[in-house]
This record gives sequence, structure tokens and C-alpha cells, in this order.
Amino acid sequence: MSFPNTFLWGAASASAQIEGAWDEDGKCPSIWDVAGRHIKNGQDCHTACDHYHRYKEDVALMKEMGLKSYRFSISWPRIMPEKGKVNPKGIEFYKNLITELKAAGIEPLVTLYHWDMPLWVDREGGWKSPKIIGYYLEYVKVVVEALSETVRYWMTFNEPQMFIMLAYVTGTSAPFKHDVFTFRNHLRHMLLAHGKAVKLIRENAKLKPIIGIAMAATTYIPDSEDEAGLRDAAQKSFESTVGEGSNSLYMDPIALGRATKMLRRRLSAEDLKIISAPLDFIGVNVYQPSNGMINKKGYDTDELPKTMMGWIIDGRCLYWTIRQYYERYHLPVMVTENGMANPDAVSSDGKVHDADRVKFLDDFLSGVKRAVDEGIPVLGYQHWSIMDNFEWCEGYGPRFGLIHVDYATQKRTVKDSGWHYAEIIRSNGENL
Ligand code: GCO
Repeated sequence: MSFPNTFLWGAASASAQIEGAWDEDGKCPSIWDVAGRHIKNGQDCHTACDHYHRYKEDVALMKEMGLKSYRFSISWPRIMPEKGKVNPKGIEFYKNLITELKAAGIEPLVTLYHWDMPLWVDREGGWKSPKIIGYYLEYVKVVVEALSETVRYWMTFNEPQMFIMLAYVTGTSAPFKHDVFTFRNHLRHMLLAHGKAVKLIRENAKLKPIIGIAMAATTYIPDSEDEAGLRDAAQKSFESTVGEGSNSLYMDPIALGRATKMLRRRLSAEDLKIISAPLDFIGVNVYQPSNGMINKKGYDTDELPKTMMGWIIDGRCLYWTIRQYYERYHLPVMVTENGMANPDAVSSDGKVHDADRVKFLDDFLSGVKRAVDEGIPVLGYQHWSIMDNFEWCEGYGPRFGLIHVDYATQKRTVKDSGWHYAEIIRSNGENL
């Protein structure tokens, strides 16, 4: 089998990481706009890639690269800057962006929440308070009413692991709280908000929606591919402490309607019914395997190449994530993020020679190809990221883009990897 003609070859971004225009046209601050001292080198996301003003140029580059899809997130603070108040200017921006994408033949894939909570929601308790469920649904309803004539693909959340655990337990992500004992409540609020949003989108969308969620998937690559090896790897990916914490804690309630040990006493039968509203796909964000975290002896991480984030490069993890998620949850899979950071720079010939990322693409995409060859329904691959951007607390140092951004001039340069990806897309993955 080869890649279907409908395969969504794309790239991804998130509002807070690229848009800038943080206080323009009626937008209120998000929790990331006020992250201050938590961000490296005194940087902030107030201007970022200035995509809010340059989206036409950015979409033109996507078209030149031949992208079939573009995954981006909607900024909640742009749409609802105050409790109960809708900002027409915010809606207009996304309508214009989508019109531009459609004219370029690019399918919009919309993430409804990629971490940039409006500050007013945080002040009312954020994920700590059950009130957030109502606020989130009100926002989702506005977006679905405004955009569902043209948008088919929806993701309720991006990486709940991060905005629940890192934001409220370790306190390393906005809004930087330490609440070790109560995260199960936060998690319950997020899961209920997800399930209710799925129902709301299903009932209100004008085009038949295709709904998913993007997970920060962690995967154990099997030590051997015989039956015992496969069973052991799946167990480590979903049932070890690491595997439960990152995968099944969220996905078992969502996709199987059952809670893992950690949540068993927190979710009622009624909760689980709401949370498990039928989904159309699971999005996986995949960067590195978790073998080294689970089994240090079997996986010598010192020997392996790493990205500038210190993340291990091992392309096999993408194939195994897709397969293990499919085997456990029986839902089509979309790779919603996958990529690597480099300290890329423009060379004297005006180009960006990011040979590591070219190789990365070949390695990881071969894994996607293997999954497709084996008949696993994979809807698409969204490279992280379309362009260099604001990497949260890391600021602008790590560059993840297929397009280089000079932050002083906002000049865009498609990197070698971007053109290489364009070739892969043109051949529909036949050259992998
Ligand atoms: C995440 C987010 C992205 C990141 C990317 C690289 O996984 O943290 O979804 O916003 O920028 O993953 O770290």
C-alpha cells in the first residue's frame, strides 16, 4: 500500500507561538503574555512571528511548499476577551486566514485550545475551577458557529498533559502553579470539557465535523518484535507509571470510557459517559521514545543523537506510537506534531542548510509509511513547526521550523528541510 491521495501532508503551529499582536484589535492577555520572568532571556510572545499581520505571506509559502493541510490554534483571548463578550475582530482574523488557506488548496485543521488561556479565566481559577467548563464551551460554540462552514477538522485540546501537569503540578508551564494534591480535579474538568465540546461540535457544526484531540504521546519501542516483545512494549507505553501518566490516564476515559487506577475514584459512570463522546481520530504529538525513562539498561541514551532540546532522535518511535495507539484505541491516527529543534541560521548563500532536519524527516516519515503500508488508518502528518517560533519558556532559541524566521526583520526563508518536505509531498511519499 502507499499513501492515499487524501493523506494530509501538513505542518503545525499554535496561536501564542506565532501570532504576536498580543494586545491588538480587542484581544485580552493570555496567561503566556504575562509569563514574564519564567521565559528565558527576558523574551516574551508579544510579537513572536507577527503572523497576525503576515498570514498572507505565510500561507503563500505554505502553498509554494505544496502543503495539503495546516494545523493552527485559535486564540481564546482573541475571541472572548471578557466574560460573555465576543470580539468580532478576532473572528474576522481566523475567517480571513481560512479563506486564504482554502484559496491555496490547504485544509485547515483547528486546535481549539493550545495553552493560551485568557487571563480572566485564570483569575477565576483556570483548570482548578469547574467554571472553566462552561466558559470553554461558550467559546467553542462561538468558534463553531463562526467557522464550521469551512472547517471540518477540529481538535478540542493540545497536550492536556502539559497544561494540567506542568502548569499545576510541577509549575513549569503557565500559569506556574504548584498543586500536587488536587490535579485530579483539574484533570476531571479538562476531560469533561473535552467530552462536552465533542458533543457540542457534533451537534452544531455546519460541515460534518471530524473531531480529535492532540496528545503528547510517549512510546516504548519494543525490545523485540515477537509477540512477547510487543505485549511488553504496549504495557510499558500505557500501563507503567510513565505510560499511564502520559497516555492512558487521558485516553482510556476518552476513547474507552474507563478510568485508569489514578482516576478511578474521581470519575463517576455519568462522567465517563460524557467524557467518552465518540471521536473520529486521535492526534499524536511525537518527539522521542520513552525507553530511556522506563528501562535505562535496555536503552543507552548517552549513545544516541539528540536535538538542541536534548531530545533523543530515534525515528522508530513514530511508527510505534501510531501502531500502539491504533491497537489500543481502534481509532484513526493523525500525527499532529513531530519535529526537532536546531540553532539554524541563514548562510552566506541566503539559504538555511539544516541537514539534520532533512534526515529527521526521512527517518520519521519512513515510520509513517510503514504504518500506512500495514493498513493502519493514518489521516495525515503535521510537521512541527511550519516556522521557527516562540518555544514557551525556552523563548526563541530552539528553532523548530521548516521556515526560518529572522525575528529582527521578520524575514522568512524556507529551509532546505522545507524544500525537501515539498518533494516528499509532491511524490505523495513515494520517494521515502
Ligand atoms: C508542545 C506543543 C508545541 C511545542 C512543540 C515543541 O508539544 O510542547 O504542542 O507547542 O512547541 O511540541 O516543544
